[in-house]
Amino acid sequence: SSDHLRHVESMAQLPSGAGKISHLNAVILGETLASEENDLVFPSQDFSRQALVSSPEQYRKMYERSIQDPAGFWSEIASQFYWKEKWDPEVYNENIDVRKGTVKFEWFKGASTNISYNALDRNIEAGNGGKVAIYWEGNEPGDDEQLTYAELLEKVCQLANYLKHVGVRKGAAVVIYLPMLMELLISMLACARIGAVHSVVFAGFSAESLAQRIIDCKPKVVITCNAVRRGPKAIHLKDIVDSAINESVKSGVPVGLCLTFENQSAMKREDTKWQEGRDVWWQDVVPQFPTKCAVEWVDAEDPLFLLYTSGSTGKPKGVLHTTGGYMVYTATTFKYAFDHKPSDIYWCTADCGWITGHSYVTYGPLLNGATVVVFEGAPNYPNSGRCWDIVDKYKVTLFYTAPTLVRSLMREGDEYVTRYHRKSLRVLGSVGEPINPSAWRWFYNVVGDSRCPISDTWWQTETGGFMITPLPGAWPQKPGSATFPFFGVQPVIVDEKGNEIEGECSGYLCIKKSWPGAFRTLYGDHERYQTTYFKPFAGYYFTGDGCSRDKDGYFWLTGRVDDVINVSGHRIGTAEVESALVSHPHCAEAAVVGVEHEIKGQSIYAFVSLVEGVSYSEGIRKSLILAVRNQIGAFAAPDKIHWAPALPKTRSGKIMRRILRKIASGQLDELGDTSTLADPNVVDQLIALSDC
Ligand code: 6R9
Repeated sequence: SSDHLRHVESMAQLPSGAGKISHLNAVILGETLASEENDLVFPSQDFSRQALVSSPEQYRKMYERSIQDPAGFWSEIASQFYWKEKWDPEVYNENIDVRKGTVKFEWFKGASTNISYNALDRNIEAGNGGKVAIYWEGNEPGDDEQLTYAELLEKVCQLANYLKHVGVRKGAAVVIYLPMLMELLISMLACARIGAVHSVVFAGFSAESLAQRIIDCKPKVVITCNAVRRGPKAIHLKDIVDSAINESVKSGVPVGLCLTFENQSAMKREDTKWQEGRDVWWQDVVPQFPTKCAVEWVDAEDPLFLLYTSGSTGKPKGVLHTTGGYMVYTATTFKYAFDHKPSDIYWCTADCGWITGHSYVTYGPLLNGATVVVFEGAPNYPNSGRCWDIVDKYKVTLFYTAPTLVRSLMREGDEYVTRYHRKSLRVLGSVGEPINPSAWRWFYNVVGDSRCPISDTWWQTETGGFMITPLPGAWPQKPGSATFPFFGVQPVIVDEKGNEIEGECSGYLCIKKSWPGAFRTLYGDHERYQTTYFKPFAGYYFTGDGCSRDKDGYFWLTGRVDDVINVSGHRIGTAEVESALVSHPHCAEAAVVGVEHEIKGQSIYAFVSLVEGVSYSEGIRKSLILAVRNQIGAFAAPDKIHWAPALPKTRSGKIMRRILRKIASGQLDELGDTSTLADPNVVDQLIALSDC
């Protein structure tokens, strides 16, 4: 219709839309899109008409306002939440420039609020107490439960009261090591209710990694469960926690209380190893506490949680998020990037052990009064159709996942998808790594029946919420591009010297001004915070990502430019894997690089030199991999161990990873200049050993 055409044309004007008409025709005629990267994919007219932001013009207006008047923009949004005390007239202050002194971001300073109150009580008071907050789907199909907002609040209050009873006070740390049970969200919200600082550790981390985090943040309580089933496997989490606590006791960090949820479908209490005096069954104590618990009002800048993440060097970093800005930011980004409406059913496949689970399973959705699906199991169990089975079962409208899952399901064939209806779906989302255009198209055409816009959300643990993301009703999309910045975000691309570059270009992605959801420090190490993020390009926050911008202004993230590897959307520092490898008594030296992987995005490739007198064998290979599994977790295990009699080093002893990356990916004709190596023969030796 001509109406449709006008609509489509108005979109095409932004970004500079001339020359796009052939693509428009393709969309209007329902033809399959050609496979060039620069195709525009438009939201349907019906979608845009009902969307919160329905045109590029509307986006532009809101975006410009957010940049010109951040204080006005964010304080208006913040006013939709409950604040016990309003902020000082000043909405925010920042110093992002290390050259001007200590880097510091503050939002809504002087205000007091509570995020748990805003997510639960506020929604209940608005009449939504009977609305389902959580649909929980167990590992086994047919095993499910649900909680309304009112029921969730009661459970949160009981745990909050228990935690207070055992002496957890405002500001105290609580470590949570739980799989995707409702109790994980309950634990986060209970901590927040009493002002305790939660640190969720992904339940795939090993005992040593858990111990390292416990030793760093010294929790009063560790919350866990006895075991979990994922797919056909049972994992005994309590055993892992036991060894982690033993380890931390040895380091002088005793943990007095381990609150353990009995996950009956995975393991009976009789079979669980138990330490009297320290271990307490959740079911024995928590239900006895009152279902009402007064809120602890906290300052907007009081810490909400710590989440450890990998960097390019050294130990994992404790990323610290505070309360007020994070609350406003996660709620707002969730609402706009998914075009959330009260009737939506939202499912994010991420685990709460990662930032995506914090911001977009728990806080962002619940702050919006959303209904959230929480899934305990594995997406390919009992078969590769499980996700769509769940989508149909709960009539999921917003589905948010990672490219690695999209690629692995794509490989299993369309039939697993098409045998389900999926008619409920409205918006799809992607996060964790760049989504390659072919996976994007499959997600769009097959999963979403060419009907659902895809929000490819670029962000990080550090940013708290989405930074560059489509608003699904506003923009024509380009498969593989995260499109444009969210409100209030000023991304810039800089060159090697830190000069901003304009227009069509590639370089390093930085952010120019503070935003409410930004992390405030690295726990206990503000110096490292400044050095890692604010010194590489003085005057900016450095993301660690490479990025290009096309002629239409779309942003294309190209992956990490530092020594961080992204395996299936999980961040892993090469230094952490190397340190696990060299802890093996037979390993003399190790160098780890990421190589492209069809499903996982990247996989871990390790070059290992053994100590004198030991020769390479299958047994040693296995035990090296085991060392990484034990120290970090199974998800960080190298796919390949490449035996290296020596590593290529410069004369000053620096390992030349550039060369190792080329060898690992088989690009032997692109080794470049090897003349600066202390011993250029090393390279030939390594190539000769490639297939061992
Ligand atoms: C949310 C999350 C952050 C790193 C980030 C980047 C990569 C995440 C992306 C993406 C391209 C996207 N990344 N989302 N790259 N497009 N939509 O994943 O946080 O675990 O801290 O990882 O992930 O490289 O720097 P985190």
